[in-house]
Amino acid sequence: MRPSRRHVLQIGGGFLAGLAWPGSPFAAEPVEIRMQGKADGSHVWFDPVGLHIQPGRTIRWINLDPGNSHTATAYHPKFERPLRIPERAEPWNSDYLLPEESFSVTLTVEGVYDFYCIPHEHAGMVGRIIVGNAGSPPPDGSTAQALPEIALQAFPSIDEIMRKGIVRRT
Ligand SMILES: [Cu+2]
Repeated sequence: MRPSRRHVLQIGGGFLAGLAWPGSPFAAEPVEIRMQGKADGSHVWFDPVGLHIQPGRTIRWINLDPGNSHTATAYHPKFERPLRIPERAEPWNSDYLLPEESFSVTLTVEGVYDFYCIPHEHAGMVGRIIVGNAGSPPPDGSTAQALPEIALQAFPSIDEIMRKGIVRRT
């Protein structure tokens, strides 16, 4: 008997299946965020760029861009950037990931987390994760440490993330 199409899709879309059905066996799997880039380096991005997860879920960034190193770094004064994660949350910095390398963080504090890639923040390589309830949105950083406009434009809105659960960028 051939496996049903539904079965195949569930295996192929592991992390999506886990998101859609929290009680499924995939629920404990890390949620993957891919670091992507065009071969000529003209465009780099996180995919998905926006995610809604439940507290306690693990996020795993993996560099699938053969031509570049990337980081996944929380917006936090520890890294001399504005605070754009919940105050009680631990900041993280993956450091430079070579192609095929990955880095994981488990997020337990509810709220909005904005993160960026150190060498590509100025190319708009940023992302947003909402854990549980969004609470108050991150400040817009209208200070001397303000984010580059291209980065601010790249964040999906909290509304869009809460509505879709996952916001893709290709
Ligand atoms: Cu990057």
